[in-house]
Amino acid sequence: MPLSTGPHRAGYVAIVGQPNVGKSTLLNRMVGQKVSIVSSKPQTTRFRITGIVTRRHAQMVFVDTPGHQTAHRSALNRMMNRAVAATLQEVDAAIWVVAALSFDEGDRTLEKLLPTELPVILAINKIDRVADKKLLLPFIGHIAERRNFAAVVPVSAAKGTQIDALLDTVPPLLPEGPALFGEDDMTTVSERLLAAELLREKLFRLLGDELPYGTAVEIEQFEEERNLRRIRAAILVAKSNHKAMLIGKGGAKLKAIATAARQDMERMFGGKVFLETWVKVRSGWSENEAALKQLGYGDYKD
Ligand SMILES: Nc1nc2c(ncn2[C@@H]2O[C@H](COP(=O)(O)OP(=O)(O)OP(=O)(O)O)[C@@H](O)[C@H]2O)c(=O)[nH]1
Ligand SMILES: [Mg+2]
Repeated sequence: MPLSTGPHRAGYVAIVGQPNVGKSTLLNRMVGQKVSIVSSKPQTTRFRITGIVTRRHAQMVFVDTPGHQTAHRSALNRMMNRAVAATLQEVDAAIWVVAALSFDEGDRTLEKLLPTELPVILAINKIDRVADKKLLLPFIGHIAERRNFAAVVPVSAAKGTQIDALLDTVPPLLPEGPALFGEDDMTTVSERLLAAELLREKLFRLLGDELPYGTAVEIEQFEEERNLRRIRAAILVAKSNHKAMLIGKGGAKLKAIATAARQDMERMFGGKVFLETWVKVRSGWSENEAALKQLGYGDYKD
């Protein structure tokens, strides 16, 4: 029976995979708007970010997860890995993202976290990078043998190739039921967290390889007055020399970061934003579970 005449379905779908395979880019493509931040560096996603796709007969709530990793065994990484495992226990299905022509030990480690009974769609991403397409088929065939996948779809999240084909495979895996959110809702994430994430994205973008590993963003104030949002954000760094690097000569770097973040926030929130940023040295936060909780880590419930 074609799905368009079937019952309404709704549910949660985790997006999992190694760091940097393009999970967040894929989520944004499916939603049609940036809800999850993206960078060329691994370990960009740190929180559970959702993106909602509403169709006439189905509502799909995608849950972006941090890339699962084995490097940097900090408390932050342990918490992020736990988040991946916990999310997989809560969802109705998963999209496992693997980068085309690259399948290694990290993928095998992640594969072990996939519950046996969970319907899993295999998405082979970054196919735009593969010049010789003949190589794709044996690569896909090799992974497809490993499990009884609900579907296998080669995609390019960056170029937007085969996104609808991927989305079409999702509804049959979801339980019957009414929509869980409004039809115009794009995410369940609070504006406060989105603001922090957009600022973090600009840190990645404008600092590039200079971005110190232990950098985080804390929203200290978020007030809404009519269509104006007043936001004060602290950028946490581990060492004082990081602080100087981030602020830049005459404050130029921080100013550029804050301006880019504010413009993105205004676009996302559809209103004016007054953004104040400052840099604070707080060493060891990524090793301290209490500090992590305060920053919102480990809180994976909506
Ligand atoms: N060529 C190409 N690059 C892609 C594609 N999808 C994502 N990328 C790039 O891959 C890099 C990582 O993308 P993200 O979406 O941040 O990856 P992620 O899996 O969410 O990474 P983490 O959150 O760190 O685990 C970025 O530079 C993207 O632009 C794709 O289809 N093709
Ligand atoms: Mg990500």
